[in-house]
Amino acid sequence: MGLLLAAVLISCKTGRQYYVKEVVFPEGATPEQKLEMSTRVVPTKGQYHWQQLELTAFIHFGINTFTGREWGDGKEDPALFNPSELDCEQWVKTLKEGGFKMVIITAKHHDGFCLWPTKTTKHSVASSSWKNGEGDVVGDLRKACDKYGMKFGVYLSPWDRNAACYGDSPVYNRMFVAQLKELLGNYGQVDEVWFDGANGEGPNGKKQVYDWDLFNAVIDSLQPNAVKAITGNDIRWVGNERGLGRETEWSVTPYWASSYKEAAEENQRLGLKGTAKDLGSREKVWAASRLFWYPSEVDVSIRPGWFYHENQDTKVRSLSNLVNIYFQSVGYNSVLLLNVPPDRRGLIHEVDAARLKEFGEYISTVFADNKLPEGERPRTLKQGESAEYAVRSGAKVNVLLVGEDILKGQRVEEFTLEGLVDGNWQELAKGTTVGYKRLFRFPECQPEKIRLILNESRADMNIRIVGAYFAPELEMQRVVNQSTSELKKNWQVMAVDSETDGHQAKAAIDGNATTYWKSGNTGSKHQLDIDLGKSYPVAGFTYTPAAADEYAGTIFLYRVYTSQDGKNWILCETSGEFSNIKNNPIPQTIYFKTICPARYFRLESVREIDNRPFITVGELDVLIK
Ligand code: FUL
Repeated sequence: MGLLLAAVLISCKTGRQYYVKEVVFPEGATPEQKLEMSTRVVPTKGQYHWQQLELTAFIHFGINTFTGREWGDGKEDPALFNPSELDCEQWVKTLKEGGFKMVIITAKHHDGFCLWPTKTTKHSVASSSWKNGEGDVVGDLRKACDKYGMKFGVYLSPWDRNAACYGDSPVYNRMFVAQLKELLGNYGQVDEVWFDGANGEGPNGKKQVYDWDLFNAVIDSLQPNAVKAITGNDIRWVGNERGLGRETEWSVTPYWASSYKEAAEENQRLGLKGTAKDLGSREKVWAASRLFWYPSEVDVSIRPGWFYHENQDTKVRSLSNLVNIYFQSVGYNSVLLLNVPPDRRGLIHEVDAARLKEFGEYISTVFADNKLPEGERPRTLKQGESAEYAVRSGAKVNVLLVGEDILKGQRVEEFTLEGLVDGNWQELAKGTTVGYKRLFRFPECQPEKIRLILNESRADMNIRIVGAYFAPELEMQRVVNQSTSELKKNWQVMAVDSETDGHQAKAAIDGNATTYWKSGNTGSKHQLDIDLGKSYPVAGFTYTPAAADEYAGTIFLYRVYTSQDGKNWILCETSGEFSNIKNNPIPQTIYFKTICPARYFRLESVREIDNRPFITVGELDVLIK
């Protein structure tokens, strides 16, 4: 069999061959051979270390912090960047208290503003008012990470809305390489390099062809231990920004990272995309020509937006929400990447800091105490076999953990966890994949023993750990009363171009975001005109996308108008873009530069997120001062 392998490792003990990060199937490999080989794909050292971190943090900080936007357009004045009390040590200490092991900073977001004094552009901290242009946020963070023993990563946006050469592919690629070299060559060890996949330029926008092979070679030469995330081929985006992993999560997958030239064609052939539910079933393995160790990372923000906005100080996730996210990310064989955006002072806000402290204490307390004295002894199970563990006498449990030794591959397809309660075996949890870590919660009980039954596995299961814990119940998040405001009762839809499937336009202003307006398919633009009943000082509006049908119909580019008489309409000055709405479909609040007195309000769609011919509106709120 003429095997083409990226790297093969032979275990001294067993003589077994492992395929590090990737395996290419030999011509004519049978489904059985493919499946067997899939069980021997293992992570690189860098991927393994990364997986063990479990909790990593994002810092979104930059020009958007000072403009209130989520995606800057690159035209911002760098002088706007002026944090009054920037303190990277406060960030690192706060994150450490929360249990986080790495921090990744947006060294450059899509607006092109660089947080370090780069030689590649004037659009950086060097042209800002902060420290008279003498500051270096990346350098400060690096020092703070060294001081507190925190790993350090960089987010460098390939999409750059400021660089004049963006779209002139070879020229911009050279600039990007120069930026990478500065970041990876001058700031000590970098553990993760994060390349976002976002590119919101329209059909007439500039098309940049990135030289990923070159970028990867630069990273590998300067930071051989760093993992490359998202567009990079070491760490895979989980597919949403809601903090939700997959219950069935294969780190071994035929899904190609988009930095491979073959990615688009191969993924299409295999019917795979990053948001798909199934990225690793037997069927997918059988159809594949190669497999990758490409584990999932769950990125989500502690607030609705990725950047700090003062009006979100009351919307910081609750402890129970963060704990749910933990169970649905780390507990679903993923690493959590939680974003905590510093405010305009350059500090992690008190509310976020307090929440992180609670979270860190909760998680470390729960998992400090494994009630299975033998739970961390490695064991091997064959399909159909089971393993029993004694529970410390009298211990109450409501959380179970199972982990495979992924240095020997990921193999489990179905298993059951049972507890011996009052002399009877009861099912406590049932799962599909395990991988590095799988967690379950269930009503508390006091079992004498826990039994792991291996129902279905691609090869012998190498148990790394089985754990039983007790997690104190948390108060449910208070449900915010979303009843229709008194004012809204007087609003009326004036004119609407069309309605479909019974989703009438009036549902867009009924105070209920689960009902929605769906326009017809005609025309490229759609608009919704509202009569507010009388003239008000209008300060802005909120557009809430409709969650139905995976947010189909969500508006990406828009215009809004106001009018006093319903005939003469004035275009309001806005960015015209619901930035990042496709990945993060949260309500979008837009404030106008000046208050507009108006009785009538018009929202016009210019482009739907995927260029669909219709739009949907979950809810539209006009903000009155
Ligand atoms: C997205 C970006 O467009 C957001 O602004 C944010 O940086 C997030 C982590 O990735 O795709």
